[in-house]
Amino acid sequence: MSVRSRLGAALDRLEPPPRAVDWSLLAFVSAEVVTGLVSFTVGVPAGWPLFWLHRALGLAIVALLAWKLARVRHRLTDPTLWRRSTALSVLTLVAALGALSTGIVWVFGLDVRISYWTLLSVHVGFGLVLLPLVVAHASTRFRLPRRVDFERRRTALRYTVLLGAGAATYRLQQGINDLLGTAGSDRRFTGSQPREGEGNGSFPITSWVADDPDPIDRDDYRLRVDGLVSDPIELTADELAAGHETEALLDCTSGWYTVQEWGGIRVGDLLDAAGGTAAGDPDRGPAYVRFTSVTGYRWSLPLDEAEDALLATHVGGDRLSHGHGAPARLVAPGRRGFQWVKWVTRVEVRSEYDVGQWVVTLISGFD
Ligand SMILES: Nc1nc2c(c(=O)[nH]1)N[C@H]1C(S)=C(S)[C@@H](COP(=O)(O)O)O[C@H]1N2
Ligand SMILES: [Mo]
Repeated sequence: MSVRSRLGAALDRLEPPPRAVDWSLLAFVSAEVVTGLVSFTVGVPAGWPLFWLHRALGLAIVALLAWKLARVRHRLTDPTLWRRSTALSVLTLVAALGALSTGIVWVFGLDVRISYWTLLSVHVGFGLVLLPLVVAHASTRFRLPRRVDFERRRTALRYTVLLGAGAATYRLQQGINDLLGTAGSDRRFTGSQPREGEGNGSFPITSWVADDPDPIDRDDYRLRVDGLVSDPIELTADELAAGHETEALLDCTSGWYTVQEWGGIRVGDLLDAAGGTAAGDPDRGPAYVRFTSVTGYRWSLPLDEAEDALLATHVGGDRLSHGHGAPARLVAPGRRGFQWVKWVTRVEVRSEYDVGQWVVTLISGFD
């Protein structure tokens, strides 16, 4: 047998039965949405396996989709076979190709900006549209899987090879990107690309959806420190600039990161200035610190972590610009950028976790 036919035979053996391909596509797309969304909350290197899983699953979907298309192609190309559900199938295919191509192009360091959307944001958009489409498509087309479709040993082997090949392909791409020195070569484990330089002008202003307040007048600005503290206080902008410096990495989920020297006040010192945390109820003591923006945008950190975070007034030695959150913004090392609340006007010690923050960050700024 020639090398080519041998490879062909190996590929044939790898191909799962049709129903298994269909159901795997549904499962893999669901897993992509979950790993993709959860990865947005991961900012520390220990979380790397999640990003690798996302990449391996994505490349496995390429193989599954190729098998599927080879099988159903005639249903698209032969007009006598068109049904009402064909439109849905085509739409699903378009979303799948959109998600895969933006993901792959992004990995190679290309970034086409569509207003303030990066290619990565477009990828996320395709992914979020794709899932309901696949579910709808499955309900018109898919047949219930049978046990023979997932015969145990072969199935385990197939999927191990598929995911392994996906991860290996990603690794190979890293080598190619390094060789070519493309923008894809110095990405972080999160996939984010660097923005070099110091200070306000050196990294993008990124606000989530509609969060875009008017500049805050320094003379009118007050920061409230309250909740479970002994002596709630209000500080002016000048009182905040308390010379603590820290180098920290801001990694935005739209795909860039920057390392900056941030100056401001340690949150632990801020809480001390308010008399320290107060006991509260015996079993509902201080546990979280919530940072709220003038826009309502907010995020909470566990108390221990919050104490070491910074309420920054400066970046790269300069006063923060309005776009970057003046007079004060949260600097939360190890957290993704969306948690670094800008234009902070209230720091509140609380006993409860704030579930509402997940919704508020998406809709704040809409009137
Ligand atoms: N109030 C408020 N804070 C915010 C945001 C926002 O939209 N509103 N965007 C967040 C996001 S998504 C990121 S990545 C960082 C970006 O900070 P920068 O604009 O200074 O680069 O701010 C975060 N803080
Ligand atoms: Mo972000």
